[in-house]
Amino acid sequence: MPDKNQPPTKHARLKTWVSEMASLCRPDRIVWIDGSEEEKRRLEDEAVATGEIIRLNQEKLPGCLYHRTAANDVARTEHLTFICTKKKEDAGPTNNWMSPRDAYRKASDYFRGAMKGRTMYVVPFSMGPVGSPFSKIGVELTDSIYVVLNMRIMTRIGQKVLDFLGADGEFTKCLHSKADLDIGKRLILHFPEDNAIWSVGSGYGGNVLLGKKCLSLRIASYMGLREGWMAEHMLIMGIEEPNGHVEYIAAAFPSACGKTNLAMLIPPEGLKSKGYKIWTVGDDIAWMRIDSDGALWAVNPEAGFFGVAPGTNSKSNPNAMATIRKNTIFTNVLLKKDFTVWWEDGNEPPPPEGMDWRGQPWRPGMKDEHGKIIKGAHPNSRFTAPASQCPSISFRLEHHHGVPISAIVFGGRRAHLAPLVYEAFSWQHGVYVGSTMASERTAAQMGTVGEVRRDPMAMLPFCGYHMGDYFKHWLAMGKKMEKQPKIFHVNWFRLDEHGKFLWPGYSENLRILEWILDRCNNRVEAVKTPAGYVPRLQDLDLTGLNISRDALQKVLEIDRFEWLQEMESQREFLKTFGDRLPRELWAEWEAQNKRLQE
Ligand code: GTP
Ligand code: SPV
Ligand code: MN
Repeated sequence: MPDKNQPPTKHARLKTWVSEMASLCRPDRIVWIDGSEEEKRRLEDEAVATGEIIRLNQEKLPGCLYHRTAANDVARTEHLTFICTKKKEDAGPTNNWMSPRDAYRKASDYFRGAMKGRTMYVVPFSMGPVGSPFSKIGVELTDSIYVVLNMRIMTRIGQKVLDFLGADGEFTKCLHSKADLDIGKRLILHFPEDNAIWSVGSGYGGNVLLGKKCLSLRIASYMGLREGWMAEHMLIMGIEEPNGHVEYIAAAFPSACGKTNLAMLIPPEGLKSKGYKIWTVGDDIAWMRIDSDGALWAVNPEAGFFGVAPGTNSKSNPNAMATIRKNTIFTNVLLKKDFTVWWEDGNEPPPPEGMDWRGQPWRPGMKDEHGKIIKGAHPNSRFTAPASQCPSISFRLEHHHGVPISAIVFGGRRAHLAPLVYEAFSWQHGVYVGSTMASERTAAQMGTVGEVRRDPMAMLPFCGYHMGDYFKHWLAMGKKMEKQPKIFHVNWFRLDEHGKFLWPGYSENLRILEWILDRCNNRVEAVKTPAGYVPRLQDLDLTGLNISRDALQKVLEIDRFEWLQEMESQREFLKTFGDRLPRELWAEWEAQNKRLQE
């Protein structure tokens, strides 16, 4: 039996750091997480005993748990998220910045003694398969069992990671404490130059599962810039044709704009006879590199899905519904009397009663003091589920090499302007399209839902350095590739004059992916517009689809007048990057503006 009081590692730097952080946070005890089933059971029992976690109905939802976060802690807090580089300009105009000295000092005040009476868990984790040349290792110190149990699903954790790390391997130092969950003392700090992350005062997913957005996007994007690869907010999926040939695409949509849904797509009724099979490689994060064949290859560094619950049902996403039947953690959904869960736009009609995401008794139709309907589940309530449980999971998830990418798809949630799909003229034009992308804000971050904001490559909240340099990196990566993926832009969310979606979306989106792959393989011509190539109607397979020709034309339309206004707004945005904006992007803007005026 290994001695439970001795750190199970020979890594001197790691041990020193753990004891330093312990003297700051003052936990009653330190527990090194080994990743075993027995340990999982023990942690669950402990969290159930304190009320941190509720065990769900084990007959109906085997292995499933329930958790509520504080009412002001249900989404990422971008205004409390900082990039702490020595020089302010290295964080760029899109990030909040704090100097490392000020950040460590300020956060130390919040961390000091924050773990008194609690246990500090040491969670060694690997983003990507343990031992893969493209994986990165982190160690998260946390006082939350909920975090440990989530990290256990979302990443590969435990002794095998420490063993691989050896005596002096590199790792990202991740420190987290719930402290007293005071939003006034909440900070999510990234120190790319120190390979460190400090998060305090929150218990919500994206703020505290430090392997996810903090490491795999903000810190990893910075590593990628230095090491010549890319960390992106993208799903990865494979589309298998009946002859067995699989092509992979990567798609960047902002938070709560449809990545999980697209990644798990099941072909629609109308296309069933074509025999496509969809493989899910990832639903949120892609690490991409150029391999020896000169092509772009992608891996998903995660091992689970942290997906939006509301709207998930057997019609919109049957694969997700199958994935979350067991061993899943539900956060901030409605708890039913029989200890199962419910959310808006799920499979079932509302139950007659339950406990809502705030922990209050709930009945359907209940209104708040302003007369607004009270939701049972928070709009950003989530499920955490192992990727291995997804019926469409690709075996390539566990393969270090990943998958070759044929197309990159950008997308946003826009009621107007952006057509259903268009193709960029070149890699450089595609980078411009990504850099000027915009989307309506969703409930995934605190702020005003619905407001349109620029969100370059869906990375606005996740790029760990100057966004101008990030655009340069995209351009440089394109130049290094022998075979560049084609770049597209999609918008499933365009509305008609009555505020209804023009496009049915979800499984029907395969019809658009089909066109995208046809374009990648030079199988069809397209219509050239000032913004890019759009499909000829005859090239879209609309078999069995209930959409009027009028709606189809509207959803594909590029309105010159609207686009010229858009160009002005893009110009203002691009100006904010000053002389760190690559010339090439200005050139693309000028050319597009000219095309629109012709
Ligand atoms: P994050 O996990 O926050 O990064 O989000 P995501 O990009 O994975 O978004 P997700 O797939 O969870 O979808 C978010 C919301 O968009 C859900 O409410 C979906 O029902 C809705 N949605 C997804 N795809 C479509 C679509 O094609 N059309 C429409 N109208 N809604 C969609
Ligand atoms: C997102 O907001 O883009 C998410 C959820 O994927 S979180 O992990 O909270 O960032
Ligand atoms: Mn996301």
